[in-house]
Amino acid sequence: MTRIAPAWIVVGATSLGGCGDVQSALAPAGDEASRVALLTWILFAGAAVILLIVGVALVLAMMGSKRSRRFLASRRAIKLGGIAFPVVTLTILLGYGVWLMRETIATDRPAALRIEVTGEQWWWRIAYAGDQGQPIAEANELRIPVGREVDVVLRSSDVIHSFWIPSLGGKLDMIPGRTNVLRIKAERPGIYRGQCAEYCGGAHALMALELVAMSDAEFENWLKAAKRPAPGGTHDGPGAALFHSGGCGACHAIRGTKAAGVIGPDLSRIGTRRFLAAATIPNTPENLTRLITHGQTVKPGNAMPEFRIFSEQELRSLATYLTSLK
Ligand code: HEC
Ligand SMILES: [Cu+2]
Repeated sequence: MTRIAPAWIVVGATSLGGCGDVQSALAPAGDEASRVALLTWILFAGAAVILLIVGVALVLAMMGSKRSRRFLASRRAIKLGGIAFPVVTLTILLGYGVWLMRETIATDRPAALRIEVTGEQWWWRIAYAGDQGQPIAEANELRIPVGREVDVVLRSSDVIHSFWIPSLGGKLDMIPGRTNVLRIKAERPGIYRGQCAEYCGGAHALMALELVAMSDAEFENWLKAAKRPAPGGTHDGPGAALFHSGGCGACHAIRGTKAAGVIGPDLSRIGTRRFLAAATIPNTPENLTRLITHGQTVKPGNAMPEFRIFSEQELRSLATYLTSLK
């Protein structure tokens, strides 16, 4: 009996582990992603057929009859199989691909909802438009209504990043000094995971994000809450005092308080988010504490210094305050 090498089990398990549908181009939940998935399957099937033909030609070249071997070695076979076939196939595929993806980058017909997403090392700055067009800051979690077209306005404030939510569409680069617009539409409610798709330095692999697609009514409620001048929360407790005296406000903003820093993610509604540090760890009071004291272990290289100045009790108050911000 042959034994399966442990290495193969690891390879098999990790590649199958990628088959979940929270972050998969093969589990489309929007028009554009469906077109990408269709193109993927066509290319996969085409490549399989070509591989089969090449395999048969290889076997014939090695063990075939004299006649078939002579044909395969002829100039005619090389011109046909080596030049004509690839040129024709690739030209057809290119034309089909361009035609299929024609609507991907539509900027001449702006969508009613525009959300600005700016790449930062290593998190996502997000801004919705307020009633007077003023930016409503959020971070690391995108919320959109189902069935409505949304323009995601992509920029970068440092290096090149790339915005990619495989279930909703292709990826689009975020380039310093440039504005790229990606049109997305979620066909069904759900939570879709995305990932920075362009290497952007140390913590690139931990620069993920979540997109929550909600019903129209739920989204409108969420946006209304986001637009309030100050978030709900216990702003007069010990946690709030520690937040301000600890210097957190130098980098973070909480609307309606004196904390107005813009270096790190806006924390006005951190209590509503599912994850911390760009979808790196679930948002729980324990993880909030861990991020404050051991952030460089949680997300090595990230731009927030570790704070070991608080007692256990103080950390609990801080976490309680942050969790209350909704
Ligand atoms: C020098 C600037 C700086 C200071 C000071 C700072 N932070 Fe941060 N903080 C950051 C940056 C940058 C990030 C984003 C890290 C990442 O994900 O790459 C962050 C992330 C966070 C997050 C996660 C936000 C999210 O959207 O996931 C929390 C919570 C947080 N900080 C709390 C605090 C608290 C509490 C303090 C004070 C004890 C503090 N920070 C002080 C820069 C700072
Ligand atoms: Cu990146």
